[in-house]
Amino acid sequence: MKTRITELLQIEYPIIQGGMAWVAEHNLAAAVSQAGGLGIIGAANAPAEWVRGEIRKARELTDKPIGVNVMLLSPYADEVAQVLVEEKIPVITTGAGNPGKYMEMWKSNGSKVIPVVASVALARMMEKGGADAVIAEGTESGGHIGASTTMTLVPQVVDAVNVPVIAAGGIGDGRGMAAALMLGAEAVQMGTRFVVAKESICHQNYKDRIIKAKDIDSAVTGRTHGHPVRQLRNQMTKEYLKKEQEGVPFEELELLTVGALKNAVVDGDVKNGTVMAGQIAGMVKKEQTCKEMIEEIMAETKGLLQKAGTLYE
Ligand code: TUI
Repeated sequence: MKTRITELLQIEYPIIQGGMAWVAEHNLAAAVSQAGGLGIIGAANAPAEWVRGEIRKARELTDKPIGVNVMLLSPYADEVAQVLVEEKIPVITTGAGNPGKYMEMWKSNGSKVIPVVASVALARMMEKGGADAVIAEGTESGGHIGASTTMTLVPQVVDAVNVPVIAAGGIGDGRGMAAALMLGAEAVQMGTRFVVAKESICHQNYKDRIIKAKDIDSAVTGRTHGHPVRQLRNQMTKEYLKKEQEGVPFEELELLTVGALKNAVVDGDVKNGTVMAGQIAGMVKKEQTCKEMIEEIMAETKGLLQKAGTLYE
């Protein structure tokens, strides 16, 4: 399959792995890139030298291009932005904010810059600012989310900008990918499905929670204070949502989540930790290698698109 995204990023398949905090490290990113997609190292809240180390370790595992996601709320965002210049990262995605202040330094260094957007307004602003593509991420996603669904956001962003659009949020198989292409997207980004990849270093308890999840098992915390985060329901979300309803202030609520994502991903505490996952978790049923996942998704997408061509006589 050839799209403007496969051309732009010099990849075989238009599948990008999300830059999930703690999970998207060098093993996962290298495995996705080696399988023909685009692997992403998630800088999240990590210090810049950690990011540099992960980039170098990934480069020992694959010669294919690897990207880095910058989480713009990170206290280390400025230093990470500089490391990406020094390491000549070919593809930079951003999340949770407006990357405008870094655009010039990244673009003049030859990087392709692809911001995640949750609205048409930000997509337009990013295109004006020089973005090479945008990722339109619907509220079905795990982690920090916007308000619109993928089904409504993607075609509206496609209509609003000329740069290629990557669809994200709620996509976990060939059906989702085929649908995203029908909405006008030229690639997809997937997170939750790759969390359970064999190459993912995520704790087995976390993977098992995703594999056992049902369709309605995610909850969104933080809606009242403007930082909505989708995660699988557990003891912690129950307590958080109860306190949130009681009007407990943000600072106190945040104490419940300090270090909670690491506790879940690294130590396997899926009761009191933060188990970020998208609404597609209910459909993610097996651990596979990244290569198996990507080949299965591409074959399914191809079959569906060919079958769609026979619906009209
Ligand atoms: O960023 C994500 N997902 C994330 S970031 C994260 S770390 C975190 N944890 C707790 C609270 C906040 C962050 C966990 N998951 N996805 C990409 C994404 N970007 N989703 C939504 C947005 C977004 C939202 C508003 C992008 C831009 C934006 O614009 C605001 C502005 O400044 O215009």
